[in-house]
Amino acid sequence: MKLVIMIPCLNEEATLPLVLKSIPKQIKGIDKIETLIIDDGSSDKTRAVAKALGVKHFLIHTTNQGLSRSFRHGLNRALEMGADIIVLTEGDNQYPQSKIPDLIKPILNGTADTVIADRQTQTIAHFSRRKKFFQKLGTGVLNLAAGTNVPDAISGFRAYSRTAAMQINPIADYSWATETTIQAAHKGHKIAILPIKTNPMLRESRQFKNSWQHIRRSSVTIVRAFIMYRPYALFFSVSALLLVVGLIPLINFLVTDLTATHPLGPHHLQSLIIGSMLIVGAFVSFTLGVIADLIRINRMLLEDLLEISKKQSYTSKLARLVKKP
Ligand SMILES: Nc1nc2c(ncn2[C@@H]2O[C@H](COP(=O)(O)OP(=O)(O)O)[C@@H](O)[C@H]2O)c(=O)[nH]1
Ligand SMILES: [Mg+2]
Repeated sequence: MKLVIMIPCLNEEATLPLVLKSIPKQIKGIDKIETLIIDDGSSDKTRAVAKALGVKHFLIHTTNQGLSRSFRHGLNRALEMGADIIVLTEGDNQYPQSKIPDLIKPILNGTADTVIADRQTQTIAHFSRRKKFFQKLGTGVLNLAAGTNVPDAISGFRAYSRTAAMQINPIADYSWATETTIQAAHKGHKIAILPIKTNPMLRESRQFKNSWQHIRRSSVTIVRAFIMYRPYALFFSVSALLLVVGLIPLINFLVTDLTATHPLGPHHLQSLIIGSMLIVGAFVSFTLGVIADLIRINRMLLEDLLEISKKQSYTSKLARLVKKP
């Protein structure tokens, strides 16, 4: 069993040594532990510091590409390296690496495909009340959209089985955590939760400069996920709403028209126009739902093909690596 611990880093020379030193050297049930540093265009000595502490695997972005892409590229590299389990942690020593054995236990036992650490954010002293509120709100909306019960939707301390890592295909440039949680839920992955206590803060989060930016990005991800995974739920609901609202003025027109005693009496033409427009809108929304659902089915087939091709490609790359003296 091979465990790859991937750490995306953007200028983490100060805190990375603490992270690397706290990674357990041995874990029961694991034969090999390897660390993969994803250097996301650091301009400091992140790489040199990691090398000096024995890290052998690096994925280098020559320019800063953001955490979502770093995560996506890192996941693929870890699979290429032959990881059976992949752990994600951060370079700012926010998470307790000593808990990695507990984090991967459900995967080793075969009881989960993904494990997400729960920071128990409501108890973190340095989180403001506003931050706690938005964290709770965001997590609530995500759970509603994904049908999950994850207490900390944006936790960056996670473990994935090889199969789970092959099946998630993050595409967004932001909100990888929200996106991959939704994908895991839709793929039917079993998600386990590990409550943890984070380490004392060494620096502010650089990812979320303000709550509004975070909300905007997460909302886009959640709406997009709805359109991707449950388009009929969205478009058919809009269609049904427009249909009902449109029928009211239309019936009003028909009733007044049929009951008019004089041909030049009131006909409520406005009701006819508004009702017709709303019903056309309902039809358009219904049609979009059908098309989006067909695209969803196609994407599911493509994702199955992608998984097969990833399996083949990673297995042959691994075989070549093993053959090398
Ligand atoms: N902020 C930021 N972090 C990055 C980027 N690329 C990689 N990272 C790494 O992603 C992890 C999370 O960033 P951090 O600022 O701690 O944000 P947090 O997730 O809110 O704690 C750290 O290990 C960073 O070094 C990037 O473009 N921006
Ligand atoms: Mg952090």
